[in-house]
Parts: sequence; C-alpha cells; structure tokens
Amino acid sequence: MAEPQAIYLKDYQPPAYTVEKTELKFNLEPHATRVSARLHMVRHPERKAGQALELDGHHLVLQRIAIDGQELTPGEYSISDERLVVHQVPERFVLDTEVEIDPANNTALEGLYVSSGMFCTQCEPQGFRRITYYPDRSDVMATFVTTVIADKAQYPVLLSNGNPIERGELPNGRHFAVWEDPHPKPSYLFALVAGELEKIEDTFTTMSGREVTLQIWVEQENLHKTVFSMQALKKAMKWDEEKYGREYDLDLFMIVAVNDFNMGAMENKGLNIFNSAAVLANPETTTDATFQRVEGIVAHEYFHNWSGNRVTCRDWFQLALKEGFTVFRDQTFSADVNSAPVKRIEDVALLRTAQFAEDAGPTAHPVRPDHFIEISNFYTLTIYEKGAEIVRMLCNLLGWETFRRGSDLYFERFDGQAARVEDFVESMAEVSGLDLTQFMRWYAQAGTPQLDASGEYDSETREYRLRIRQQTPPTPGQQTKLPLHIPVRMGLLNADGRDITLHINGENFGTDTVLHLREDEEIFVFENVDAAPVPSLLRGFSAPVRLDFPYTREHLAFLMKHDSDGFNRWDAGQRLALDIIEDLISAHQQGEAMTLDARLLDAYRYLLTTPTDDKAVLAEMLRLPSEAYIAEQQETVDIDAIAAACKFALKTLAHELYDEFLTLYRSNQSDAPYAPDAEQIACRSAKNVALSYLVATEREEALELAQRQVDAQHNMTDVRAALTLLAHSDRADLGDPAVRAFGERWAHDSLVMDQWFSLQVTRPQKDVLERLKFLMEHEAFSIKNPNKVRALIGTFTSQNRINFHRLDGEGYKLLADVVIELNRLNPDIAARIITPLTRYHRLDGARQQLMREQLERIRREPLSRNVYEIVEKALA
Ligand code: B3K
Ligand code: ZN
Repeated sequence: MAEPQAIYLKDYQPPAYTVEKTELKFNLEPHATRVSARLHMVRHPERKAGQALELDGHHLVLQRIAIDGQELTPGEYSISDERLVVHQVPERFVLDTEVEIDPANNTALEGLYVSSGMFCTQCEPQGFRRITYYPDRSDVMATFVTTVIADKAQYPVLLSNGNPIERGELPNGRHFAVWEDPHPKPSYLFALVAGELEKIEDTFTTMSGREVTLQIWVEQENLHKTVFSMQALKKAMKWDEEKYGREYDLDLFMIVAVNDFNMGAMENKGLNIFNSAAVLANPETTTDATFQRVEGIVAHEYFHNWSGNRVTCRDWFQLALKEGFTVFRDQTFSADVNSAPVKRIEDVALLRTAQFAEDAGPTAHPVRPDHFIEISNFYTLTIYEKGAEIVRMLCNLLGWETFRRGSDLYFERFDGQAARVEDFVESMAEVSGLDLTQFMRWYAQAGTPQLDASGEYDSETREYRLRIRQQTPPTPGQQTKLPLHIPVRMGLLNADGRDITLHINGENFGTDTVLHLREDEEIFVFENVDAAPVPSLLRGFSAPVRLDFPYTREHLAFLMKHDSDGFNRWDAGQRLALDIIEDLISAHQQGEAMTLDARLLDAYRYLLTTPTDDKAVLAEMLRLPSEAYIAEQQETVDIDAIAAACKFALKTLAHELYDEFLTLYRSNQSDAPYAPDAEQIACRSAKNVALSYLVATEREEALELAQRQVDAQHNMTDVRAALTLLAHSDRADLGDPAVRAFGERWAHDSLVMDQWFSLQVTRPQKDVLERLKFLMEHEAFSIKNPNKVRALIGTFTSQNRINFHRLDGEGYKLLADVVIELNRLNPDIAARIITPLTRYHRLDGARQQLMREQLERIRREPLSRNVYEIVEKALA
C-alpha cells in the first residue's frame, strides 16, 4: 500500500466547482442500495475556467454518469478508489450519477450502514463520499431534496433532513418519502434513517411564536427511555433563545437512537442521530452521571444548529471553530441547569487528566492543526475540551455582555457560510476593541503551558510582588514556543482567610481580578498590603495551564477552607492530597512504611464535620485525586507505587474517619421517588462517596450497607455504586453472586450490560484480564459494536491501570490484538482504542519496551490511514 499522505492547511483552495442544489434518490436494499444523485453545479468564482471536475467517492461502484442529460463515454472520465474525475465540464451543468453500495457490510459505521436492522448514516467528517460522488468538503453548501424508497413492511419509517414534502406507495410492497432541506448545508450534515421505529412527540413554541414539532425515534422497546431527553431538548431550545438569542429554524426537529455508533451523537440538520447510550435514559437503568451526560449531549447537538450548521467550518482544520464553541455552550448550559461548581470541577478534571496527557504525548496537536493524515483522528480532547477553554477565556476576557455581542455579530455575518477560526476571534475583537493577535497563538501552539509563580512580601514598602513565568514545552513538530496571552484570575487572602482589596499602580481592582500575562515573565506588584498574603491563583481555572506555586501544606489547607472561589477551594484540597500522596509514593518506592500526613486527615475531618449546603461540592472534595491525574504529575510514572499509595490513603482516611463517613452516609439516605435533579444527585453523590470509604475498611457493617443498597434496587445510581464496591472488594462471596444476579437481571438491556461489563473489568484483582477475555466471548459482546468495545476494552485499558500495565505484557498484547482486528472492521474505533498503548514515554524501561513491541507488531499489518497515523506518531 502507498504511504498515506498528509494534507496541509496552507494548501487550502476553494473547490473548482460547487453545488447549489443536490437531489438524491435512495433505493434501499441492505446489500445493494442504489443511490442516484443529481447535482446542480457551477464553477467557483475564484477558480479559473476549464478545470477538470474532481469528486470524492470512496470505493463506489458507478452505474451511470451523465452531464446535462448526456451519458459520458469511458474516455471522458476516470475513476479510482477515492475519486471520480471528469476531464471537461461546462461553467454550469447538471451532473447525474448512480452508484451501488453495500450498507449491510459497512462495519466502519461511516456513510450509510445497517444497525440493528435499520438503515442510518454518519457523514461527518468524510462519510458522504461513501454514499455518492460529491465534493465532500464543508465549504460546499447546497440545498437538498432526498427521496427514500424502501420495503414498507421492514422499513415503515423513512427520514431525512428538513421537512417531509411527499410520501406514497410503490409497487412490490415498497413505499417512498421525499424530504426537502431548504437550508444550504455541507454534505457532512446529510442524514437518512429507515427502519421500524416508534416515536414520542412534543412541541416547542419558539420565541417568535412558531410551533416546532419535536420527535424522538427509537426501537419500540426503548420508548420508555425517551422522556428525559425530550425534556432536555426543550430546555436546551429555551436556553439557546434566552442566552444566545438563537431560535430553531425548521418546523420539525428529530432525534433518532441507533445502537451501533462511533461517537456520542451527530448534529445532522433537523435529524440528529444519537448513539442510543447518549439519548436513552430511565431511573431503573441509568445512573445520575449518564442522565447528566445525556442532557449535555442532547443540548450540544441542538446547539450545533447555529454553531456548526448555520455557520459551518471552511475546512476540517477549523473543526474547533464549531466544536470548541459548542462544547463551551453545552458546558454553560449544564452549569446553568445543574450544579455550576461541580460541572466546572468535572470539566477541569477531564481536561487536566486526559487532555493534558494528550498534549504531552506523541499525538499532541494544536487546537487548529496545520496538517493531518486522517481527520477522523482529530476529534480529540484537544479540539473539543481545550477548544472550549479557549472560548471560555475569550468570554472571560470580554465579559458576558460583550462576548454575546461578538457571538451575535459572528452568527449574523457568517450565517449560511463556511467560516474560519479567525472569523470568530475577529468578531470578538471587533465588538470589544481588544487586540487578540497574541491570543490567536492559543490555536496554533500545542502543549500545555507551564506557569511558575512565586510571591514575595516586603513589610517596608507593604508590597506583595507576584512573579509569574510561562513556558510551553516542546511538542512533536513544534520545538520552540512563543509566550501566550494568559488570563490569570486571582485574589489575595489575609490571615483571617478574607480577600483583601487589590491595588496595582494606585488603582483599585476590588478583591478579585484578572492578570494578563503576556511575556515570558512578569511581576505584578500589589500595594498597601498589611501582611504577607496567601495568593489564590487561576481562580475558576481561568486558563488551561499547569500552575505551580510553592504553597506549604498549611497554605493549601487554609485555602481549602477559606478561598472565596469554590473551584479553588476544591483545587487546594486536591493539591494537598496530591502532595501528601506523593510522599506515600516515595515511601513505597524506597520500601519504607507509609504514613499518612495528619494534615490530610485534619482537612477531611474539617470537611466532614463542617455543615455545608453544597453536598455536591462536598462529595467532589472528598474524592482523592485519580490515579490518572497523579500519574500526570510525575516525570516517570510508577504505576504500582501510585496504586499502592492511593489505596493506602483511602484506607487510612476510611479507618480514621469511619464514624464521620457513616454519618454522612446515613444523613443522605432517602426513600423519595428518584429524580435526576441537582438536589437529589448531590445527596446520592455524597452518600456514595461515603460508602466507598466505608467499604474500604472491609468491616462487616459497611459491606452489609452496600449489600442492602444493591438489594433495595431503588435506582441505578445507588445499585451501580454499591455493586461496584462489592465487586471490587476482596469478598468474592459477596461480589460474585451480586455481579451474576445483576447480569441475569439485565441480560435483555444492552446499555445496562455495558455497565455490567465495565464494572467487572475495573476490578483490581489480578485475574481481571482473564475475566475480560472470558467476557469477550459473552453473547452480549460484539467487537463490531463500539459501545461494547468501549465498555470492555476501553474501560479496562484506561481505568484499570495496574492490570493493563501487567509486567508480563499481556494487557498490551490484548489491546494490540483488538486494534489489529478493528483496523480491518472499524478504523475510527481502532485508532481511538489504541491510545493507552501510545502513552509509554514516561513509563519504566521494561513497560516501554513491551508497549513498543506491540506497536511495532501493529505497524507490520496493512494499516488503515487512521491507525497508520497514530502508530507512526507513537513510534516516532
Ligand atoms: N460532530 C460530531 C462528531 C462526528 C465525528 C465523526 N467521526 C459530534 C459532535 O461533536 O457533536
Ligand atoms: Zn460537537
């Protein structure tokens, strides 16, 4: 195979010919679907006349081609696996093609495929070229009319984008439906669904008084799991009107749930297609965390209607333009309708573990990459989460009102167009008058900036001097970095724990301000300071950076209690725990006995005994930093020492504070009917965190509480939490039967079986890999279903660090086997699931060697572009 070639942003050119109107006709058959396309095309005004017409088309079988009604002879065009070239075309013409495709054998789940007997599509980023010949790029925006024809008995429901305009019967038991989407859109937003589906329906009246019909289409047995998503959709529609002034623009909005789906969901115009795991929810089967995830994803896809669909991306290098902004929008929505501080804590925790790791690893890339081999590999935490942090920084720099005006300007100016990152940032610069030139570097430089801060108090001058240095580490292909414009929100606390008023250059900045760091190093001088203060830095996590300050443990305990910024109170607690766990890690490495610094106990005792009305935040504060987060802080990662230290810290806290945890557990018990609302979620979260400590003591009483919580079957959040604790304990006599019973009870529910798989492969026991292999033979498992692969393999390799990194290399070998198989079936999933194998650079020599061996074994296979690109980077 020829080596896949990279594509560069600097080579961008508009297409030679663009499409104004697209008419499609699908004659659906699982193994032989006929797709006819009539494209009304015209030369792009910026491209010179007389050029050949090049269309994308991935492994299509051409049946017919005509221009302006004239069939072409074979000499007039040429075809390869990826392209159709017509050597000569007029300035304006109508192109007709007909191709045949095989959706039933489409295991890549891109383009048109069959999932649980229904036809569905996934076209972003480049799936449409698997359906028909087309300029499959986001800067070609056309209106669509789509006719779907299928067997009526098997596929009674026929859906596509836009509004239904006609339907009827055909001979031989077939029927048809015609859909028209009046909003010009790129091909990646095309969607089609055909199957035996049922719907729930509701309506939403927009702010201008139009009534929109809302439908959620699912398999009949899932109808009872749609109510929550419908509510979430309505909330999101209302929120986008109130917050951003954005109204929905069609008379119909549909969501369809499908079982085989590579990602969470897809924002196709008027017809969002969802992974069933991201839309179906019910108290009996769904945990609080999943309810919140579902709500966030429903909102995210809906918000794309403006940030992504009405204004789309000029090219795929601009992916963060829609994803960063839309994630920021969904984060703000979730914060508004749930616990805002917990939402921020969760988002930052994800960023600091997973995104920082990506930014420090072999696949690090800028939020706007300048080249790629396979764009599907760039649906990453960097594009999504760091992209959202950049938009958040802009919002904080401008203030909400001005940011909103910038957003209005952007939507108005680029409506119906394909835009670039510059267009968004320049809209923000224009409304605010700010110079955002240096800020643009956030999009261009990969790597997480490191901030080193230190403070000095001068009692003579009554000045506090805060020195901050910034430095972004080298990343692949980017050896040197320029200083960024970094907003550092901060305050200074006096000895009583109160914020003091900040004076800089004689000016009063109140008690909380944003410092603008622009140089490699800057000193900020605060005047009129009575005594040495404790700085609270990077409040609300005002920039996606690592920040070090030489805090003592006393400082951290003090900030944990007193900081007026809720996020920084949590973060101080995390820093304190991390610092103390790092001592335990050293002790373990030196073969010494571990002892837990009493300051962590005191901090926990304080948290457990001080009344609070924010139980959700309390629960977060009681959680120790994750092993993944701790690993992120280490130069050389010692998998075993981290696990031993965490276990020791957990058990010590649990034994010492048993009564306090028990009180917390008991005081949050409730028999109230389940609701996934913020107040109940907070109680369950506090209760289940308490239970995790109680069970860590292995006392009979604690195990009984867990057992009773499982038996009560009150809701899935409680059952899953307690069952996981039992299954992970050393008490196989309790864990095994409970796990077995759960598996039998839920054998009919595929989404619950995913949870059942996950909770078993996160067990710390040494035989877990063998159990995993056994579970891969289970009838509920299928390597072709991405949810199953994620539940078993993904969960194991990313969350069961100690067993994945077994020293005999069996964990790595298993992952490589799966990657090799998926490389053939579903390259997108193969290239995602491989990630843990690429993160070997900071491990010990023996493990590095074992992991590289597996990567090299994969490299010897005939590889998809997806896996090729990742493996090449990992081994570079
Ligand atoms: N835009 C889609 C992602 C599609 C990815 C395809 N490989 C989901 C989202 O971000 O809303
Ligand atoms: Zn998105």
